[in-house]
Amino acid sequence: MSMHSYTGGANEALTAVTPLGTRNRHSTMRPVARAPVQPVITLQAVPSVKPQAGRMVDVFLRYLKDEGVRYVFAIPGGLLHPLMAAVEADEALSLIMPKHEEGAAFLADGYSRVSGKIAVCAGTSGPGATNLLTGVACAFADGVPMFVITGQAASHALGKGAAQESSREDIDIVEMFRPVTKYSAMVTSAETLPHHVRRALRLALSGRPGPVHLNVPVDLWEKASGETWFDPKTYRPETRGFDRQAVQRAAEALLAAEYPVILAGSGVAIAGAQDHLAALVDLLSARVATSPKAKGVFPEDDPRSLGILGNAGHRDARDTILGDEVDVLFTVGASLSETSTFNWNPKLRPSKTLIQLDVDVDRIGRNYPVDVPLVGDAQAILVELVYHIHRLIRDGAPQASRWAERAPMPRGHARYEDAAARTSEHVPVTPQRWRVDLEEVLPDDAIVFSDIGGHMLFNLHHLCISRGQRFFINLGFGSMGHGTIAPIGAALAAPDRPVFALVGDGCFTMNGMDLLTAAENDIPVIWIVENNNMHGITWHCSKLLTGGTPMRAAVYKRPVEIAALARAMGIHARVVERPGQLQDAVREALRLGGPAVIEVRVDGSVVPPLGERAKSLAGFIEK
Ligand SMILES: Cc1ncc(C[n+]2csc(CCOP(=O)(O)OP(=O)(O)O)c2C)c(N)n1
Ligand SMILES: [Mg+2]
Repeated sequence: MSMHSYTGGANEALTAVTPLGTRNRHSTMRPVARAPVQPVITLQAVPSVKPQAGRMVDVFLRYLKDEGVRYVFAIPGGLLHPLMAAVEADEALSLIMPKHEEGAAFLADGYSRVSGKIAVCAGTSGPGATNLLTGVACAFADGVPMFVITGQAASHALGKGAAQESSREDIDIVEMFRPVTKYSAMVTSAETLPHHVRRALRLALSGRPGPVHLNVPVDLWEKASGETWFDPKTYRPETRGFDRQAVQRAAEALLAAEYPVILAGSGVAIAGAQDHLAALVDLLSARVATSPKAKGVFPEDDPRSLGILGNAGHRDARDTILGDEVDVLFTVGASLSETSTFNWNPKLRPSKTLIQLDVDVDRIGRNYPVDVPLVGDAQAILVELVYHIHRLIRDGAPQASRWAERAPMPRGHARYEDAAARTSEHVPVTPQRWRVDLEEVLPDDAIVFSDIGGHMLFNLHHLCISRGQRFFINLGFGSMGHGTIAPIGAALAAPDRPVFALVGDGCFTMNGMDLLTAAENDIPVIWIVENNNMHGITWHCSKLLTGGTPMRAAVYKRPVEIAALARAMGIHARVVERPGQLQDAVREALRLGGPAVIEVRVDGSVVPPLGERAKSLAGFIEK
């Protein structure tokens, strides 16, 4: 019998107890273990289970609730009706209906990114399902666990051309979701639904997390079930393995490094390993950069922070990591993609040892030859690594880091490119200046989302994310609109924390109708919408690529009044045009406590920090 196999109603099951300090998906701040405890096998009681007669839909909802689900984000429709009616009737669940199914997926994604739990979205057959796709792709690209349900014609009608049928014989929804999920299947009989659900949950929440999709014929939900197998421990593993000898080699190389640097990727956040990373940095006196997507997983105000490496990144990170000094580079959950490596610059390799940690073996050694590969969960491996380094120090090994001999890195405006624009009194305000103003009033526990565009480059480069704050961006797939709507889901997941969305006017107009969802449910997100009256990134990039001719279509033919749109949706709104005005607007929004929009009218001629991206685009075009 495997460690996690079902006991078939017996009272005892073999259950693995994971090492102290490894991931507990139900808390966001996890303890840092001082010494690891080996995995041990114990006998634990599993509550005896009695067969319960019920409908399949009740069985399904019980699985979700046992995984901590409290919200279902969906637009109901005929072929989803039994599921939606059951959700609405269930007091433990809330059905949140957005204005567009893409919004449903974005809401679920934001909820999941912040809570670390699986979130649920659903769309009815046909267009309801296809509208979900982009949002699901964003979750897939960034490793966000999500349960996606789509409706389907009744099983007896499949293949006959039923209304909105989306089966193999028609527009095949299951196939469409396959490349953007870890599992996509049509449930073909009521008896097999629980099997599919367990498999979907196991895959969504193991290894690199991600979305899963089930397509369910409408008649199956009401069928009777005697299902008894529910306990998550019995159908999905929580153990995380790693190669201890490889970890020991990494520990030795890191402690012996004179100029150790850590490049932290978004895998750190997915694994909830921020505190463990901080413990390692303390032990090694290392310097730390993050990938753009992982902005803030190590506090950017820390004296050891190099800032961001790659697109819109910081000079300290680039000069240090591409310089000659670094002898040991440790990448943690960073995909080493084009955007974070300056088009895979070979100088990223350190002089002695490249240590690469990733949960996905396919990422190891993909773009750079690796000296010490570490495959597994970032939190589990960092716990083990910290333990080995402690042991080496206890046994007398010296810590070789020489960073302390160097002058401290600049902080304040000197750290950034185009520093003069950060203090500019120009009207309308520069994109850099309002972000400096925002830092003054951004709460210590703020959750910040960015959308995609030129404003994203300003957010990445010019906003400092400090200890306690968090930053999210869907850079994997890079869909506009995600950073506008996902924060609503985030605010539901973290009702006690202020949530900000720093977005562009283009993103806002693409998905902004779903601010109505925040207005209806009084969900307190503060949107700061940078209005430059255009798709700024397209305008600036096209100008650079053509040597001076911007794409005219990127500029709006009529200005969009963002604040007026927000007010029409019943949302408090203000306009900011001058330096120094934003602080009051933010304080007011925080005081009011509901959803709020602050439209910042900026000088659109200010070029965002897009140098590296434009260079690599130009490189591809030349090729
Ligand atoms: C769904 C989608 N369509 C197109 C793009 C390509 N794209 C990236 S940013 C952008 C324009 C963003 O405009 P805005 O939100 O106003 O940001 P700005 O560049 O002006 O700051 C476009 C078209 C995308 N990333 N996602
Ligand atoms: Mg714009």
